[in-house]
Amino acid sequence: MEKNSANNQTAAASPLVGIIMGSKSDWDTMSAAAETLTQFGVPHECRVMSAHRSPQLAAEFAANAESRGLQVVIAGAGGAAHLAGVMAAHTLLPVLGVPMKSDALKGLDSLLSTVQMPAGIPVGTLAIGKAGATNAALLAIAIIANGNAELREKLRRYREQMEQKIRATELP
Ligand code: RP5
Repeated sequence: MEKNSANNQTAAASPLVGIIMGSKSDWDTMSAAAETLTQFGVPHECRVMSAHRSPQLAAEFAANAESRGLQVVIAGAGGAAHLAGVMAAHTLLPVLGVPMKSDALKGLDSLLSTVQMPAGIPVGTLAIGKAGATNAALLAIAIIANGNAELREKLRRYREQMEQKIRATELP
């Protein structure tokens, strides 16, 4: 994974998943998606772009995502969170939206503005905050695993390990 701090981005050589976010302030949450993809060995890139502050950059990224080899886009944004919707408007790739936990409304604003897409342009919206970022990565993995037996096996093992932990849980 290479880091280019001048452009606020990190990228694997041939990323399959694009993790984008509206602001650097979203990274604390969205890094959970990146960590999960790293754990599964899925190449990805992480970039900052905004539906409102850099609309052309966002539109260009979405329009070129498929030809660049991406299979899934994960978009995190907060407040009037339109980034995932803008992505979905410009690409046929599956777009997974992660609503940030905002200061003003604790993420309810982000959730509603991400999830309430008009019929015809879907965004798969996950939970508010880090749980949503982790699950967006797991869902991206499940999508890619449809055509990747090795990744599917990793996902199966991940679930099995979670279950084993629960079964082994002892209360004081
Ligand atoms: C959104 O505005 C970003 O996704 C972020 O969650 C929110 C606040 O951004 P900053 O003011 O912290 O840059 O576009």
